[in-house]
Amino acid sequence: MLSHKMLSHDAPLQEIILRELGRQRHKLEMIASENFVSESVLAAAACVFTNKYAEGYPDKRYYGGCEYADELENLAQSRARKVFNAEHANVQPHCGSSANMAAFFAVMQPGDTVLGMDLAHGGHLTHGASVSFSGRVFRGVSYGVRKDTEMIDYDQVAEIAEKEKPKVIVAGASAYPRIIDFVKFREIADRCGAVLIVDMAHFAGLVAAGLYPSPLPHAEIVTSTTHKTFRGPRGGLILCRKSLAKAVDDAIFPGVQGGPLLHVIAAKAVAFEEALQPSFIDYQRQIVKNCQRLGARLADAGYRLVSGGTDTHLILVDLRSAGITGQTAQTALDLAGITANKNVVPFEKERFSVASGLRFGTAALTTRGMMESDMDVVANFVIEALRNVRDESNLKKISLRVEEFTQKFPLYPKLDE
Ligand code: DSN
Repeated sequence: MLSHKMLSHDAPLQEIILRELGRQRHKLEMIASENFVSESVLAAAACVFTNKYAEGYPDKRYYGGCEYADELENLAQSRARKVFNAEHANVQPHCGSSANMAAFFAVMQPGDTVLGMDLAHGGHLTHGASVSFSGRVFRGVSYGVRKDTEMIDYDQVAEIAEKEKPKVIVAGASAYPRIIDFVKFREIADRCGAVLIVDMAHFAGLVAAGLYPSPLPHAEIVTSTTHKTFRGPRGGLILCRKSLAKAVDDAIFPGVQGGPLLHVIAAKAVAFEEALQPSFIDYQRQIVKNCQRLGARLADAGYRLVSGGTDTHLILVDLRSAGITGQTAQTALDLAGITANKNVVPFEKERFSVASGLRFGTAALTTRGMMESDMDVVANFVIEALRNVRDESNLKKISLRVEEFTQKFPLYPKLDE
């Protein structure tokens, strides 16, 4: 297996990689959009396909020598279609943002209106926010969650859709712990004649395992990343109906990207195959159980969960009653060996860079083999750190206990061989 050992001639770089490996091993990785890929995915991402240019698509390339690139991309596409029961798959997007950009260009013209979830309510930058291409090239309008339930306000979505007549409605989020009702989104889109795009990046693994409703029957286009709950390499994916295949493919190349990253496509192909295994369903089920247990323990300790809980891999904790900001909490958790991110909670007034909430995910910890009883231990570490946010020496002591705890869940042991 390829490893950092092959970089022994480049000591500074090797050192950095080893330090990052140590960080991943010895801290509790709770960023909801991160995971630990299998050794097979790691190996594929480091394979010789990194050397090959293959602009275009199988059998329609702009360079010679693409016969194996074609085989690779066909294999990845067919596996992706099988995992998600999709009519067409484009495996070339370098990331979720370029997948969304291509999806938009496939069905919209600059200046058209896109209705997406408000960033401040859990949406994503690329769903029409003014600071991203999506709100600069297109006209972004947004919907949010209800104040009482903190769940998507479908009446508001319908009202805004009726008034704004968007060309595209985007369903999907970055910090929304609940299941999204795609049937309702479809009805709303049909009433105003909009195209429905679902960005399932966060919950793609749950969809693949049948634990979250599939958006495929409801949306014309479904975009995703492959690295969150799905546990593949960092990258993007677009699934769509056959009727939109050409528009989507043209939008990715030559519209948005140049040559595909074939080594990443190889790693995606590995991940698609892994997602077809029965053990993947058990893994995804455990992610959700772990998240619900973690949320319950934090709630028992007095921390309010946005929307009261979770159906998925993530929870959003409102820290306002604890009198600390998300920024302070994130820094303290880092010192205690717990990696999470600050996040705004719906209707709050803080800036994004300060925020009043913390977002936690359990996909990566579950990959390490943690179960519900381990979430009790993890929750206690989090609670202790949040109660000691200004006590660096206590936070350091917690980090030593975290490190000891993580050693029970070895990560990439083969990299030491
Ligand atoms: N940055 C990702 C997340 O953390 O949700 C989304 O792109």
